Amino acid sequence: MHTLTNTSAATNYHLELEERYGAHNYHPIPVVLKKGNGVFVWDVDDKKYYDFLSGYSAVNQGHCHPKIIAALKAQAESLTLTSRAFHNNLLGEYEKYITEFFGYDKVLPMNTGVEAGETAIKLARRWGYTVKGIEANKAKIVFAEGNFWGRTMAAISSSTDPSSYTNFGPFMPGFEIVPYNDLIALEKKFQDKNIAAFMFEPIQGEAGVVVPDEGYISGIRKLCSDYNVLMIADEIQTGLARTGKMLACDHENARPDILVLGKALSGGTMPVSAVLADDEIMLTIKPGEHGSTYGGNPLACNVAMAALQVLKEEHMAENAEIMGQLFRCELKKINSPHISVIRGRGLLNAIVIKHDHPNAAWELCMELKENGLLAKPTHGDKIRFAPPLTIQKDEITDAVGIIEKSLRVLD
Ligand code: PXG
Repeated sequence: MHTLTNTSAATNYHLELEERYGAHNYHPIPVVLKKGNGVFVWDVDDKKYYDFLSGYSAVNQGHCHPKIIAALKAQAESLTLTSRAFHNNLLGEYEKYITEFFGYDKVLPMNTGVEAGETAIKLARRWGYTVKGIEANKAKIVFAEGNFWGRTMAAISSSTDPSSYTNFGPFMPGFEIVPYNDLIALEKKFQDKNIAAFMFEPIQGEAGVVVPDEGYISGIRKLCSDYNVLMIADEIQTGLARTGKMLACDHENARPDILVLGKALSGGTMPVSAVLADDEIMLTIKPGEHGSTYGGNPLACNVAMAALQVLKEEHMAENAEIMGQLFRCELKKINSPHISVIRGRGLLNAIVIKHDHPNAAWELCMELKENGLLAKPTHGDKIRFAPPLTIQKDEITDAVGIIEKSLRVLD
């Protein structure tokens, strides 16, 4: 049961409904939100909060960005779905827009992030057999320890987190694990001729915003080229301006062979994901061999073009870079004995809590909520701070003030 202390009747009403009628596959912070605008959200009692999670980076552009909502509304009134049995008048426009935006030959549109990950793996296996010449059913995909890319059977088959995979076996074969941020181990793995691809996050989000050493991403690029292995960058959480560049791989000028995007591709309005690659890879999949009912629907296409346009027009990557530096700098100034690590890039940040009490990070998030800032712990002692990329200087200062004040609960 949820702890219902300190929650209003309106909040309790919604918590109890979810508890009674919903599957118990999440353990949220007990706040019930009903409205969002920019960096702020409001609960059912009209209390206002800073959103320092941004829907796990789906709301990079800020809640209900007017241009994205306008694109959504306008398209919703004319055509929302045709399926891919027929063409629609926005798919080609969108495909041109996004491939030119990121510099790839082709895009394959999907919906959720995990479907895009699945698509990338299917493409890599297909390429492995038909281009690289791997013997039938021998292809292997390498993943990094601590990876997170969703909840499907394939995604949990590559997971090293027991809470993701325990009692869900049997698992997908042909997946191998290397330590994250370890190019030597990766090169050792690549000796195997059956490796088709290495799929990784440029910064590991769910693992607790684990930032690799400088040179890791460009090192991956070099090893993948040297060993004829596809570099698959899962930029679902790090991409789309979150880390201070349009893509996190841009920090090291590394161009992945397969780029996987999701989350903020719709600015938090609907599930829109995409896989980008050049023809040699993308054209290995033929008609009828992959797809999805909603993939490439005109509503998603219109929303995604607006979502990308807004990121660029409003210089959100640049703002994320500047505000991220300010945020980490201000956090360091607090000099709290309860924070052992402050890390991140752009506006994808995390702190590690140092405390005797195992629930300290959760207690801090509850206190942050009381004081008007929403964040959620991950892996027990880590708290991610990832506000919308539209956040301004005075708001950063204000938010750090809330964090400083809230940390006193741990004294
Ligand atoms: N790749 C990365 C790097 C992610 O962070 C996914 C893929 C999967 O995206 P979808 O849209 O299929 O969830 C993610 C997802 C959750 C949850 O509730 C998911 C994420 C972060 C936090 C919670 O499953 N990231």
